[in-house]
Amino acid sequence: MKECITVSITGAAGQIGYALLFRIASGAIFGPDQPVHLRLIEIDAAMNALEGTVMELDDCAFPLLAGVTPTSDLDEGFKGANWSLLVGSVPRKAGMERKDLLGINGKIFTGQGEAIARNAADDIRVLVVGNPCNTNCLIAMRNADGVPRDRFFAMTRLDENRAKGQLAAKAGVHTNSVSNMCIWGNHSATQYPDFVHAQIEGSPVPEVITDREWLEGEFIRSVQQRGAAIIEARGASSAASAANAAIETVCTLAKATPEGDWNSVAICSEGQYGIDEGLIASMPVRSDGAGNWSVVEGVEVDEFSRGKIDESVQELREEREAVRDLIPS
Ligand code: NAX
Repeated sequence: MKECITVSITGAAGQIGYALLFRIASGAIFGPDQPVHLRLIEIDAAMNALEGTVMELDDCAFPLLAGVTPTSDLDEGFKGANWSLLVGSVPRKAGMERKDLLGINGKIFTGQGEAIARNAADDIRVLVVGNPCNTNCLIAMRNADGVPRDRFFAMTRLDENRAKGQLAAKAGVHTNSVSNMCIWGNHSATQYPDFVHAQIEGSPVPEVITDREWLEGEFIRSVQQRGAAIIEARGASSAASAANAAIETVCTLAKATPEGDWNSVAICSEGQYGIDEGLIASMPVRSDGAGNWSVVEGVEVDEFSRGKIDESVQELREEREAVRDLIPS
């Protein structure tokens, strides 16, 4: 058995939390020889519900679960954290745009960023799921004084998986056949699922799916609007698929990416692909399996893709402007 690691999860009593905790405790992220201590952070009003979830965790008698600390205190919640999954925030309701959430949720991430800086382990990594996740991640990162910027990630893996699903269905293949699927920009209705560089069984998608009108229109829209479609159908936002994407994001960052492939995650831009330095934007990312990741270089961005990426980056700029007062200069 390896030495125990600490994973802090906010919004642990929420629906994504419920789909996430049991998989982490069973070893789905960190492997069958990695004990974990879960620090579960909730607001006071949800502490009763969280107690119930902790009772269920106890009742699973997971061999890898070394301990559980439910708390509404941020310092206690992030103490010694090696990974923090920031899920807690107010979810989008029917008819609500992500921009409406900026003001409501942004404030949560200043205090969490500060508490991470004060309490987390030196190797802390942070994945932001709570929406609007790119800008919440920016706020947390900028308030976490002393924590390197390359430790912060916002989740676009669910969008990647959704895009793979749509392409696979259209081509009549299994999703396993789809690779190199990059989501560019914001986890929002402006995101650009890049079908130009995606591959099906090693061939460029536009050579396999020759219906360009579908690719440029319905495909992009269906990925951009998938979250809203699920809310419409379920009456609640995606939960199990979001928890699964969070697990896959962490696994992907920890393991070596297969040769030639890449995955999507939003990271702090250093100006790659004309994306403003300092914005949290989704790009194609590879990992070396030793804890290091890098943005894939040299992806040729054609005119159509450029327009789409620019549109999403513009939205990220506007979001940053809207939360300017939450970002220390
Ligand atoms: P729920 O409302 O079920 O759960 C949210 C939980 O967060 C609640 O238990 C609430 O008490 C808690 N919470 C609120 N403020 C908190 C704070 N300051 N500190 C700690 N906990 C706090 O929402 P759920 O469906 O679990 O969704 C969580 C977040 O994920 C939402 O913001 C949602 O929009 C976002 N999503 C992000 C996705 C992505 O791909 N990045 C996809 C799925 C999901 O929509």
